[in-house]
Amino acid sequence: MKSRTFIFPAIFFMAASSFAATAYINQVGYHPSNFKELTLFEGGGNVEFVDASGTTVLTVTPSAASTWSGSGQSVQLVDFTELRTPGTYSVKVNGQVVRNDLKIGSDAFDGVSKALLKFFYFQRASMALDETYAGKWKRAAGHPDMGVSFHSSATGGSGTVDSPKGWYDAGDYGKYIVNSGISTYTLLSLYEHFPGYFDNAKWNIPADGNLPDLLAEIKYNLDWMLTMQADDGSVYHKLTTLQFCGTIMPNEDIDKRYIIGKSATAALDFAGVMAVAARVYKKFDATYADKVLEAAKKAYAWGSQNMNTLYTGNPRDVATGAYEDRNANDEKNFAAAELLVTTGDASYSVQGAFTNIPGWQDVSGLVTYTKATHPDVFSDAAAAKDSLLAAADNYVNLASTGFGVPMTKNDFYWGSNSVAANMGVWLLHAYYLTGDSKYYKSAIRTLDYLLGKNPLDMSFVTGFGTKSPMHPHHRPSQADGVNEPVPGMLVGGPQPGGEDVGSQEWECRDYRVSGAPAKSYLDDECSYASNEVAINWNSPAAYLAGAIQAINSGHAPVFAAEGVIALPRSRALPNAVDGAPKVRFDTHRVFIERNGIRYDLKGNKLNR
Ligand code: 9MR
Ligand code: 9MR
Repeated sequence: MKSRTFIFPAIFFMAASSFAATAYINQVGYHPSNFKELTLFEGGGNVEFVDASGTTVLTVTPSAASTWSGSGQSVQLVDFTELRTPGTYSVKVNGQVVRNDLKIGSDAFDGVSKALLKFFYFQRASMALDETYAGKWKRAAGHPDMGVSFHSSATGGSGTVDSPKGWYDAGDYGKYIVNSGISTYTLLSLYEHFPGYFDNAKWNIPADGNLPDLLAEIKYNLDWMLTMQADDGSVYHKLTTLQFCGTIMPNEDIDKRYIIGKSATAALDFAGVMAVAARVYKKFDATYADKVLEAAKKAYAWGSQNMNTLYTGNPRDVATGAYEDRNANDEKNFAAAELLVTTGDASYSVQGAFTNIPGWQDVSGLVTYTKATHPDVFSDAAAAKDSLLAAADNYVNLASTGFGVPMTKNDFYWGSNSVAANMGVWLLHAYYLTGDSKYYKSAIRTLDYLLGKNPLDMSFVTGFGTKSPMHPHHRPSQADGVNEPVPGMLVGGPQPGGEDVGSQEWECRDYRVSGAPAKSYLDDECSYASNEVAINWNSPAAYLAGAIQAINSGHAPVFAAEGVIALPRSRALPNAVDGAPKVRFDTHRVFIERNGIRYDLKGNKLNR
């Protein structure tokens, strides 16, 4: 009996000390001139920022607490934008150090933005990854994909076809046109928006002629996509084995691969991507640009006449990814919009402006981007801009309370991290179109979320941050004998679906015990539903980090050339606007050229 009186105070003391506040931060770092925020759980009182010499350089009173539906936590936001001096800081709450890894630096996003892009090199099929480029993740070539047979579902296919190159989709070794579509588009748009930055940005990958690294990488996948088109313009759905292979390296996976299925969604996604590629590659390789434009037109013609040829599920003998879809209208709209921009041919008709966050199955939001940023092409560009801004305003409001992120609990489904990244991309478009920093601020918050400001207190990008995934569902990382996973991979992220939970030996224990969608995650190789990687998840993250890196380096996107954007760096941007107007001469006149369009000196468009 007596001892209890002693036990109670002891328990109380331990409990009190374990209730130290948690400060969730962007673990990779903050750029000196950007908005800076951390999220505080179980805080109380002011937050102090302490520099390396032990001096408190900033004290902040946190915002009022509010509950976030993603994790159910009641949290406060702490705005420390005023802290601008590069360095590593500690964070103190109630006089107690809760973090010592807060970094501010002008190169904050240089490494991570390039690693997110280099991931695509690590995903290359059909070639060896040499140590010069891949370091300890070097590996032998796998999947030559020469003389590939057609599965019976690939209608019209006979004999074999050579279909080498391209990127592996994810943790598996399949190549899927639908998912290649949105992934390749997203990377192409990053280049198209910031050519001045990406013409010079390099991340140690093999050279392809005089192409900038970003376009060399994208071309590796375009070359494969082109092989998936039949003579009539139709496009096959995917190239995979019949079943997923085990945990082996690419060169060990020697199961027979097939061209499987044919679909309108594949053809129209293909058409949209090739139409953008025709614009982007023109200045480097006009022959290639012509070739991809012809491919785009043929695919569109076939797809729009075969809207009911859909891939709604796998044939009975096939178990690889389905990328199934019962509706090709959004894909058609996407292809039409890009073909219209590239060709100016008004017979490509484009409907509406939808605000669904883009994903492999629903690309309608990509049309909204294209319309809103091309007022010279679309008569309803202003309406598209209004829709885009209305959705962005909603994200800004959501990100101003709770955890300081635009997502709510309903955004946590398979690949939730790509939902976050695509919201960030959406917010950046709103920023480009208005120059209003509230959009930029929330885009930054979304990147912060991916890099550590989340209830799991981890960066979701391998190799970056104090704590990051060590066991992604990614066959090369699992089978290569190297401790660290391939760097620069964004894992799918928390979500409560539990599709990988079960008692088979490859399945996971139930990791959803907290009941919170934003915490339903397991850093284990078994977890393909929360810890796989994929090209359509890395690409919006690469866009988000890459665009922010370009903006922080003094570049504005091409279509914001009217000087709308106040770059975070407080200096004028005379030469910094990508695609800025240039004065040109030809034999008989002086004119201004911007993005290939010519104007007279009064700003009137000239006909060529
Ligand atoms: O590795 C596969 C991954 O890419 C897919 O997203 C996932 C769901 O389709 O399936 C994984 O493969 C598993 C298969 O479905 C069942 N056997 C074990 C495989 C590896 O976990
Ligand atoms: O990203 C896809 C997700 O939306 C689906 O719910 C899931 C199950 O069909 O498949 C995901 O895509 C996987 C694909 O089917 C095969 N390669 C790995 C992809 C990422 O897990």
